[in-house]
Amino acid sequence: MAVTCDQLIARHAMAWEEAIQHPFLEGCRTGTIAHGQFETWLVQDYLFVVEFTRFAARVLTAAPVAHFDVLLNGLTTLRDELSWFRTQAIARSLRLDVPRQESCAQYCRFMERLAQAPYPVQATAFWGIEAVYNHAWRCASPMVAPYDEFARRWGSAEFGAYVEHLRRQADEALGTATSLEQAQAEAAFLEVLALEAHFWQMAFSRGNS
Ligand code: HMH
Repeated sequence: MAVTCDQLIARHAMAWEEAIQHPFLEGCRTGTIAHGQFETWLVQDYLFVVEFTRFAARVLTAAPVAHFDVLLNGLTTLRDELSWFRTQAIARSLRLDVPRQESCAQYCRFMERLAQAPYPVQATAFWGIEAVYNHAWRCASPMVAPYDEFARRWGSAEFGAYVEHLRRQADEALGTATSLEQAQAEAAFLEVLALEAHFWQMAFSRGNS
C-alpha cells in the first residue's frame, strides 16, 4: 500500500505541530506581536512566495494533464497573492527589494532542488507547503486586526478546499509511485516541516536566523 498525505501527517505529528504552532502566530492572534517581527515576516514571505510561484510553475510542467486545473487555479491565486503582498508592503512603507534572510534562502534553495525530483515528490511537497500554512493560520484564528486579514487568506474554508484538492492529487501520484519515490516524498515533507518552523522563528527573532 502506498503512503498517503494523511499518513505522513500522522507519522510525523510532532514535527507537524512544531510547523503549525509558533509564538509568532500566537502573537498575531492576541495582537502582542511587535511591528518589526510582523514586518520581517511580511517581507520575507513575499520573497518566499515569488520563489514558490516559480516552484508551482515547475510542478505544472511535471504534472499529468488531469492535474492542470487545480494547479492553474493555484497559479492564479498566487498572482493575486503577490499583488496583495505588494499592497500590504506599500501600506506599511516596506521595501520588498531586500536580501533574503537565511531561513528564507534555505527554503527557496529546497524548492529549486525539487525541480529534479519525480512528480509524486513535487506534488507531495507542494501540498505540504500549502497544507501547513492552512493549518497554521487556522489554528491561531480568529486573530485581532490587522492580522485577521492574514489569517483569513490562508485559514479560510476556501483555501482549505484548495489544499484538499492538492492532497487528492498528491495521494493519486503517490498511489503509483515507486517505494523510492515514496521515501523521497516523505523526506521532502519532513524538510518542509523543518523549514516552516525555522521561517516562523526567523520572523519572531526579527530576521536574525
Ligand atoms: C513560509 N510557507 C510559507 N509561506 C507561505 N506563503 C506558504 C507556506 C503558503 O503559500
